[in-house]
Amino acid sequence: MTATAVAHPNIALVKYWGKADAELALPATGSVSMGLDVFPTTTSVTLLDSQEARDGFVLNGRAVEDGALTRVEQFLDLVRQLAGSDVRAHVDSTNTVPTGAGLASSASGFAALATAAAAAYGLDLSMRDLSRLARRGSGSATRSIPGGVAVWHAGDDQGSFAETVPAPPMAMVVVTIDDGPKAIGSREAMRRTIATSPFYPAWVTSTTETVGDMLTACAAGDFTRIGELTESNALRMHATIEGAFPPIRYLNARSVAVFDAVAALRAAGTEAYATADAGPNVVVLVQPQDRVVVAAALAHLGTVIESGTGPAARLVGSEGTGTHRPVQEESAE
Ligand code: 2P0
Repeated sequence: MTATAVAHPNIALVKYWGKADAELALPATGSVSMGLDVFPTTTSVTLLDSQEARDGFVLNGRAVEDGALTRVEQFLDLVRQLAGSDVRAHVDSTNTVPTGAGLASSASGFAALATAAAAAYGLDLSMRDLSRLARRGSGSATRSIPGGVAVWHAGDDQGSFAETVPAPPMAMVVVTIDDGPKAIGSREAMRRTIATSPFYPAWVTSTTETVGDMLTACAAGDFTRIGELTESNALRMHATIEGAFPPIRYLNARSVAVFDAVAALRAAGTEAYATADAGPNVVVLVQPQDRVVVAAALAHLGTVIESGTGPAARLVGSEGTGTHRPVQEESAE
């Protein structure tokens, strides 16, 4: 039995930074994201016939045997628990996101793995339950299940899932400054921020408020307000992280130059708003009609890639012995 799924990354407009419960992967606050239609991850999960002792994991054509394999095995253990199975699996994943560059490779990765693994093990999960499952792999993956503009609710295990919300048409320009692995992973950086940044309690209070404001702005189709909240929330997250001890700083001089260029575009009359995740790369939120001109204006600052709003994670193939399931086609609309 093999099931194959495709998922896309998402970029948070209101960030997730900090867990309330690490075991259940419950976030300290809600968050809101826009799914991208670039950088898809395609993942196949094949159930193994024999009683293999371990799962197998091939990423971009190379066998993985370190902590990344353990993380995949632990995730598959959850799926096996839900399915009442003890059969091991082989996972083959092709990731087109620059891995570890702060561009949410774990979001598309675990969203695709959750979708493929659930199908391979014969689970028939709703989109809500699939996003709850993806959450256990990586927090941001929760939001890559529904696609479009999505809110990931804070809450308990049942209540913490992501769903698409109404929003105006939007696009993004990804400005890649550095596609190497980041100095410190977001998981460790979140822990250090919570343990040592004096700004963390204010981050939780203000972000909870911003999620509500963002959903109101999205429902009203108020792009200006969405953009202002997006840029503000990103800078608040980075300020909170920089307040950790020892400090963590993800933005470099070239990242700041993109924020400056975006402010200059706004001053000249083009609406654009910058955000950045756990790395130096900057993502610029624009209206669809401005994506070409903004990409051109920022091209001297890094490698630019335009993206529209992406689709939900979807199953693209399911074959072999066991439960035969039709290919499921879903979209963000
Ligand atoms: C986000 N990030 O909302 C935030 C903004 C990075 C900066 O979610 O520990 O890899 O697996 O739950 O999902 C990156 O964190 O962390 C992230 P885990 P994840 O997109």
